[in-house]
Amino acid sequence: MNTAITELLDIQYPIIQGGMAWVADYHLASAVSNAGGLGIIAAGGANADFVREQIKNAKQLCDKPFGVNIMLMNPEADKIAEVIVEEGVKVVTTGAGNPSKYMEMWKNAGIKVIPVVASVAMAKMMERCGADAVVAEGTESGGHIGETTTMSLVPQVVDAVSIPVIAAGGIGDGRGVAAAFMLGADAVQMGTAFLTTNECNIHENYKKKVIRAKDIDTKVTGRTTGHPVRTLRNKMTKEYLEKENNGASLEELELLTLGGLRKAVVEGDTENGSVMAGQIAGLINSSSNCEEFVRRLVTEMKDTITSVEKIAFGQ
Ligand code: TUI
Repeated sequence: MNTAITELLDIQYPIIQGGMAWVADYHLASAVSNAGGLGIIAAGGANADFVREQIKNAKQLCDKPFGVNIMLMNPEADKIAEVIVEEGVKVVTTGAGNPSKYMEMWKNAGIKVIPVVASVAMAKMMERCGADAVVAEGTESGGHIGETTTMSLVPQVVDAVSIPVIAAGGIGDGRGVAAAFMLGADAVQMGTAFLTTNECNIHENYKKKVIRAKDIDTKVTGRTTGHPVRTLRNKMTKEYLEKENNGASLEELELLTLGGLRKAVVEGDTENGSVMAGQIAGLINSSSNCEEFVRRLVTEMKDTITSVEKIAFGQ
């Protein structure tokens, strides 16, 4: 396939795996890249040495481009930004903040920089700072989110910037990929749908919870604290939302989510942990390997577009 993003990143399919903290390690990233998409290693809250090891391991497993995602609230973000340059990573994505201060260093190193944004204003700012593309991430996504839905955000970002746009949030199958193209995107980024792939090394309990989830099973905690996070509903979200509604202090609320993602991903504690997933979790009902999954997405996307053509043009 050929889009502005497959050209920019030198990949076969315009399908990018989201940089999910604690989840997206070198196994998953290299499997997605080997399948012809773009795999991404998530730095999440990890330290710079850990990220360097992950990058080195990915290079052993795959000779195609892969990316690294920096979560900008990470206290070691400065060091990780440098590790990415030192290790010759080809693509960097950023989340949960403004990456402007690293832009010059990354551009000088020839790295493709793709900030994740949740608003038109942020997309325009990133274009002005020299971003090569943006991921426009709708509020359907798992984890740290913005306010606007993918359906509304993507076409508005597409109209506001001249760089390629990658759609994210609520995409789980080939119909979603086709829809993203209809909105003017040049690629998709998917997170939740990769959680249940065989190469995703998270606890089985996490995978089971995603597979069992229905459309209405996500909750957003932290709307009042300024850090809204979407997770699958469980004991933690119930307690958190009760406390949040009753005006609990920031400290009290933070205690409930402290280390919560690790608890869910590593220990499999899906009741007390933060089981981050997007609203599309309800559509994810099976597991497969990344290669089969990417191939399925492309086939479904083509079939969808053929059906829509019949509606539009008759026959
Ligand atoms: O970053 C994400 N999603 C994430 S990060 C994450 S790790 C985490 N763990 C525990 C608690 C909280 C986070 C889990 N999921 N998505 C990309 C994204 N970025 N969505 C929204 C934004 C964003 C928000 C504000 C980007 C920029 C921004 O502007 C900040 C500024 O400084 O103007």
